[in-house]
Amino acid sequence: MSDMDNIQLTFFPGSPFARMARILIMEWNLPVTPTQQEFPPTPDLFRANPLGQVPALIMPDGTAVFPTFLVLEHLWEMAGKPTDAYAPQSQRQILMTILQACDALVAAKYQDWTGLGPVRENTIGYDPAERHLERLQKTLDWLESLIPSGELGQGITLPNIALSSTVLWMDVRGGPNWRGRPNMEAAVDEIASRSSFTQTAPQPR
Ligand SMILES: N[C@@H](CCC(=O)N[C@@H](CS)C(=O)NCC(=O)O)C(=O)O
Repeated sequence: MSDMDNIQLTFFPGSPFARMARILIMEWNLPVTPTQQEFPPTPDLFRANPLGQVPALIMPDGTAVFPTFLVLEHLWEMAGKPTDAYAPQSQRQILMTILQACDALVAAKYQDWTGLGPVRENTIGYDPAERHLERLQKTLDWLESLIPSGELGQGITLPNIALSSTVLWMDVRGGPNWRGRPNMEAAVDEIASRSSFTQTAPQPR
């Protein structure tokens, strides 16, 4: 997985997190080589990232940058920190919250796809998968309310890419409906037909 002259990005074609990074690499023409990993993941993935997940940036000296939040910030730094793409002071919370909502989405879908159901009495009092989807919807509502004041930025910004990759994954992989939020639809639809998006689109399962 290491190449002394090259920065590599581990990815699965279906990963919304890796897609965010792949889009930025294309948009900013960054010298990073996406390297597809086997899915289901092999033990090898833990060598790059102790969480056993993609994406990770594998640096020429063998060190790795992960999780996604730091990968995106690193790519932004490699691009020369374009100020119209990310403002850490005001957008870090937004970016991190989108990524956590995407975590919730993926966790809920994995629970569904693995066919996991109750095996004993529920002593927590709620269904974690339902709660994941609820926090996702609440986060989308929160983002919808922030868009008019320009807090996610315009076009290719880290928050917009993270949001778009998350909701477009829902379209393809059977997540809950996110449309009906006009500000969000306009922001996502504005960038969704770019070649960086069409070339990285996940396939239906
Ligand atoms: N919180 C992680 C999420 C990354 C993630 O969930 N990656 C998924 C693909 S979408 C993965 O590698 N799944 C394999 C696994 O969890 O074993 C991050 O921000 O990097």
